[in-house]
Parts: sequence; structure tokens; C-alpha cells
Amino acid sequence: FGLETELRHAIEDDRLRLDFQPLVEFATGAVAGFEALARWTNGDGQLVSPSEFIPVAEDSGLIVPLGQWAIGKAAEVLADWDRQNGGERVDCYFSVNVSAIQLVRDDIAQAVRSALETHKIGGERLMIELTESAIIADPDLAMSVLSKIKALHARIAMDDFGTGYSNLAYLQRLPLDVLKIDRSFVEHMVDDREKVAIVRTIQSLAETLGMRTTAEGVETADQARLLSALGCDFGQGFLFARPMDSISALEFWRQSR
Ligand code: G
Ligand code: G
Ligand code: MN
Ligand code: NA
Repeated sequence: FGLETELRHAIEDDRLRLDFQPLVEFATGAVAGFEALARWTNGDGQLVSPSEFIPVAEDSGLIVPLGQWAIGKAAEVLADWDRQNGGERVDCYFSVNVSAIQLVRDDIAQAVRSALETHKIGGERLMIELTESAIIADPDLAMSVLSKIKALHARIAMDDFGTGYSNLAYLQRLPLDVLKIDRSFVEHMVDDREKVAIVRTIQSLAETLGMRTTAEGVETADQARLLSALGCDFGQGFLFARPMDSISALEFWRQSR
């Protein structure tokens, strides 16, 4: 209960932050975008992990204001980056996590629309990350919400792909842009032929369905080479960078050009 009350105040007072982890194009080494990750330093100055506060937010309903905050903040930071870039558009997108519960309880498309309007940025600068469970819970609702998000020119990624109960029929119907290959398939893939086979299968599925892939948890150069050889488009992981604050992230983007 204490955590919930504290989190509620932190959201109301705009005391959460977003950190950013680069999404790197294997072919060019360019930073295509960043995943935005919520960070919370509590009243005692302790950094509380999202794996701790996101479940609290989901159980208490706070995930709705938190999710709206994350979408709005991502748009705000992007607009700020453009200003810092001498008014020239910073050519990258932010990928924001949205919880399954939020998809059901809230109008995410409206949150995206309002963030784009408030901060005057194009929809192509935002990507929404959803897990498979969000879609399985209510596929018709998911289809309707995703279509509205696409109408705003924002993109959609399926997070942690391969770990849920993917219904391949829905995968074909939903307007997904990116499959994020779960970290568990990348870990130790270099000496595990079965993991390589799984990644190859996901890659082939993505290509057939006209989607791009982002491999999560890329930690070594060997993994990056193998993923790139398998045709994966983007990589995310400690090999490239850990999540960092927005000042460092803008600098990272500049250095990658
Ligand atoms: O940032 P970290 O690597 O510790 O993230 C842990 C988990 O928390 C990840 O699964 C990530 O998707 C989730 N997460 C981080 N920020 C957000 C957020 O703003 N909203 C939601 N719903 N999940 C988030
Ligand atoms: O579930 P989601 O993909 O949103 O999770 C993002 C989480 O993955 C963040 O907590 C981030 O810190 C973590 N992460 C990012 N890159 C790596 C990596 O290379 N290795 C590991 N172990 N975790 C990573
Ligand atoms: Mn994610
Ligand atoms: Na993930």
C-alpha cells in the first residue's frame, strides 16, 4: 500500500523519468531509435526497478496514468531533442512499453494522438511495444486499438516475441511493424543450434509477414554477427549500450551518425 501511494504521487508530480536504450541497425551501425524505459527514484533516494513498480501499477490501476505519462514524456523529450538539434528533426523514434492491462482499460490511441498534438511531432517518431498477452486477452479490441494507432502513423512492436502463446492467425492479421526477438533466444545462441533455429524461424516468419525484427539482449559481438547474418534488422543490448538518461542518449545518437 505504501509503495502504491508513493508511486501515485510520483506520477502526479512528474517525478518518474525515462531512460533510453539504443536500437541499432545491424547493417549500418546507426541508431534507428531508442526504447524508453521508466525509472523511479523513491522518496528515500532509492532507484526502484520497473519490474517492482510496474506490477504494483498494474494491480492498482495506476498503470493507466503511468502509461499516459510515458507516451507524453517520450513525445516531450523528442520535441526537446529537435530544439536542441537546432530545430532540425532528430531522425529517430522512441519505442514506449504499454502494458496489456492498459490496452484494455485505456484509450492508448487517444494518448498517442494527444501526445503528438501537444508536442507537434509526427506519428512515425513513436512506436508502441506490446506483449503477446495483451493481444491474446482481447484480440478484437487489440485489432481496433492497433488500427487506430497505425492511422496516426505510429508503429507497433511485439515485445518479448516467442515467449507467449502466439496465435499465428492474429499475427497475420494485426498491423505489426516489428517483432522483438526475446532475450532468452539470444542468450547463449552462439553455441546453441536450437536457439539459432528458433531465431531463424522468427526471422523467416517476420520477413514473410513484412515485419522487421529487433533482437533483444545482444551482449557480445559474436551474437551481433550471427544475428546480422540471420537477417535480423536491429539489435538492442549491453553490447551497444545500457539504458541511459536523455542527455547521454542524444549524444549517443549524434555519435552514431
Ligand atoms: O528497464 P528494465 O530493463 O529494468 O525493464 C524491466 C521491465 O519493465 C521490462 O519488461 C520493461 O518492458 C518494463 N517497463 C519499463 N518501463 C516501462 C513502462 O513505461 N511501461 C510498462 N508497461 N513497462 C515498462
Ligand atoms: O521486456 P523488455 O524488453 O521491455 O525489457 C527491457 C529490459 O531489458 C530492460 O530492463 C533492460 O535493462 C534489459 N536489457 C536490455 N539490454 C539487455 C542486455 O543486453 N542484457 C540483459 N540481461 N538485459 C538487457
Ligand atoms: Mn520492451
Ligand atoms: Na523485451
